Amino acid sequence: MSILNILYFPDPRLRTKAKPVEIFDDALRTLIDDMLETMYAAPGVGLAATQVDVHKRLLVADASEDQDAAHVFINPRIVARDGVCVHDEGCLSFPGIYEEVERAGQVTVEAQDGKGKPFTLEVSGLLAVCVQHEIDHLDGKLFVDYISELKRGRIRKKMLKQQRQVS
Ligand code: GNR
Ligand code: NI
Repeated sequence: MSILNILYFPDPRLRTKAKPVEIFDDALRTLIDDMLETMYAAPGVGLAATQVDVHKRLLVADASEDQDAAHVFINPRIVARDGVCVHDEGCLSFPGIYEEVERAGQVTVEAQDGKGKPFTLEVSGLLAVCVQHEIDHLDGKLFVDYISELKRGRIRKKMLKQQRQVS
């Protein structure tokens, strides 16, 4: 297994729209394992393939306290939404940045597992927030797109400064 490199905002590759996964082979399962390892090491509650510069529609998530409830969603689609919830969100592509975002409180997701088998899962709480955040990544959308342009500009500046200091 290996830890993958995470792209940081404002890297333009984070704006790529991911394409459906069509082939469920060992290479896909290796990618899933590497994404899980990368998410746990970060640590994060979710990771979209877009963030590791793979532009395919898959994400991993684990919103459990003990990091023992891994979820893998391939070609995920939200088929129902219910309620609203405002959560302070972070993103592995924006270290140190947190902003409140309003999303659905509960969502029903249709997806495929690592072998291509379809399943439907109803999620709520942090896992629901996370799944919506990750599916946005697959569409090239970022949590800062929900806040004002002024704030987004400030975050962009802060991120660029941070990246100049480390590289
Ligand atoms: O680790 C993460 N935590 C988090 C907290 C609140 C709302 C969303 C998230 S997702 C984030 C990991 C990440 O960047 N996934 O794309
Ligand atoms: Ni994110």
